[in-house]
Amino acid sequence: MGAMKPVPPNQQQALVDRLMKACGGAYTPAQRRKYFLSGPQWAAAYQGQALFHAPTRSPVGFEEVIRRYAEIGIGYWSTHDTDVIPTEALGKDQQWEIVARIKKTLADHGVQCSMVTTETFYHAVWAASPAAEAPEVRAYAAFRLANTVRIGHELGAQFVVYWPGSLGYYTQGAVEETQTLRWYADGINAACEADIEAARQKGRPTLKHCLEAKPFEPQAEILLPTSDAMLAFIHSGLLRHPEMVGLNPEYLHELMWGAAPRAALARVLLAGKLWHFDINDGYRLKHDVDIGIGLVNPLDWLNVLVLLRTHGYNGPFNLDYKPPRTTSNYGVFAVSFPTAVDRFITLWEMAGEVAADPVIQEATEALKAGGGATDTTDAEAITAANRELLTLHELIAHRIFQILVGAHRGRVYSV
Ligand code: 3MF
Ligand code: MG
Ligand code: MG
Repeated sequence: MGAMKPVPPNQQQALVDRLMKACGGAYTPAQRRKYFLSGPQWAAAYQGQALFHAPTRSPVGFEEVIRRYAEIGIGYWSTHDTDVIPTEALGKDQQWEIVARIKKTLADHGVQCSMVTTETFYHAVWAASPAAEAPEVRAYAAFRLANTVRIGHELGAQFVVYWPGSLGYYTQGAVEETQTLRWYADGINAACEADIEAARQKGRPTLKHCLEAKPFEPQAEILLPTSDAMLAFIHSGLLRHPEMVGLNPEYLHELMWGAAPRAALARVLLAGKLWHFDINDGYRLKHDVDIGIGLVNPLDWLNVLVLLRTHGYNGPFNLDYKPPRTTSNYGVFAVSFPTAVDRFITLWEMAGEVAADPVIQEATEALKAGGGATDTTDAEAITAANRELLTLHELIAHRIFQILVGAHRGRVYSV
């Protein structure tokens, strides 16, 4: 093929559409709707800006986001309070007018609101965190959390998420950690109590309150940096309703600090607190790059989904990633979201194949059966009895790779 001629701007969307078709393997909107996938308002509306980056896309309102999610087949929508309501309108009549418009847009397009979350990181009022020393900041945080809970009930949400964001500091010594965590617990307690009251008034079940940890950003030091820290916080005795509080782990947030995401999720599962899950991808020990699921670590993702499938996880998969800033407004809905959803579904299906694979099953059973050494005080005999069996660890890893690339179905490459 010779060098391609420049592609004029008015032909570029058609090119993207043609190459998307050529990719093939897309699921239908009806197939996509079978999964508990939620699209965040903020993910679609993200304009590509960052500390060192100007925006590359124009703003998008909730009407368009919800309409586009419906077309793609994303059945659920999630939002921060301030993604859709100006800060000055929070708790006022204007808020409820906007909420009524959201409700109508969701109903018109057959999309449900699954989750609402309070922005406690962006506005200048949170400079010293939502659990700041000044009591009026904490009273304002309590108002915001209770207000979000009421919005959630009005929109029919089942989940409310808290990423504490600025709960931490840049320089040590000014903030007393134990006091700050007590104050943070007061905020969660206020949210749970507002929920109990709102649920009673509306005749609805209470919401599931999910904490989300992130190890770095936006503070230099974070007081609850990991899901494990948050599990300990839930059981610290500071929460008045620990049974109402669980976790929303995020795949990349665990990877960022160097965890094995699958092991981090396993610990949350064992605690019975895996209620909500933010899905995306990225790199260890880097900032929060929020790449779409499966584009960096597909093998790790496959393993994560095997764990979740085999443990009956049935909560939402929240598409908390950021379409890259090289993607256009058109591309956000034509390429970014449908391909992210389809990679998730493909990996989920593969996870089912891994779980049912006869080779993996037999290898796993053999490992559990052991080599039959009878003297359990004899280390040498036990080692010898298991020596050949343990090669199956590597064989299982190879088999999972084969399933990832389709080699188990006969896919081969010529040399
Ligand atoms: C930041 C995040 C957040 C949280 C959101 C939900 C903007 O890295 O992941 O997304 O998920 O605030 O509460
Ligand atoms: Mg998140
Ligand atoms: Mg994140």
